[in-house]
Amino acid sequence: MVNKSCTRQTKNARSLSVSQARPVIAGYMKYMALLVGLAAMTSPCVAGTLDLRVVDSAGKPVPDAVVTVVPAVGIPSGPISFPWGTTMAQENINFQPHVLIVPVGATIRFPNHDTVRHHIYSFSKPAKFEFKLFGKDETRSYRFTTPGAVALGCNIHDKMSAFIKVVSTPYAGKSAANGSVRITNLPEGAAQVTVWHPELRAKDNEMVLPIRATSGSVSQTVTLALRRSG
Ligand SMILES: [Cu+2]
Repeated sequence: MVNKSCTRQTKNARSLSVSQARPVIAGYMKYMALLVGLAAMTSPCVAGTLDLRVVDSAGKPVPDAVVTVVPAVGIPSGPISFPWGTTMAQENINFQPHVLIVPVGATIRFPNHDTVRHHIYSFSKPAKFEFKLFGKDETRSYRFTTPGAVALGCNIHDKMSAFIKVVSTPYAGKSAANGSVRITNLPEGAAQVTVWHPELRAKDNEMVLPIRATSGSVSQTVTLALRRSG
């Protein structure tokens, strides 16, 4: 659905940039700029929902693909929080969840629910750290201050693997077991949509999707070339 107040704002913004060079009406334009600014604060231009279905080259659903949207109008000020929380647990000699999206600056808890000890580490650039052996019902925590992907491992259990995707936008989500991911409340207009997956055949396992704008409902299937075979 198109939000009419958004359309008006866009027109005002255009006329502003054309006329600002004329000093005679500079004062008036400043006043208009203030009005436009106020309008932008009071009507957030919420318009878009992005529905993606992520599949591999064989058409199979791909879970744990992280989709992030950065609208051209910017992101709302204030802290970012996600409904899925900020905990990366160890359960049944594995990490839970396998992929966790966290806002930049968040402190993530790593509780050990297993009866065995774990020794968790990351060699990834955005966050290099290790938690030396810690046992049942013990928790460690770490604050993630740099956006990017962080691969987790355990020195004791080679099979343990998980990823923390540190993002600086509130418009983020990961694909479910059926490959679907929905991002809501997107501002209308141009936007950059990226997808990340630990096995994506691309630089930094990330690529920009050919979706240039969000307006109303955008529904699309995204095919990822993954490193794993089949
Ligand atoms: Cu372990």
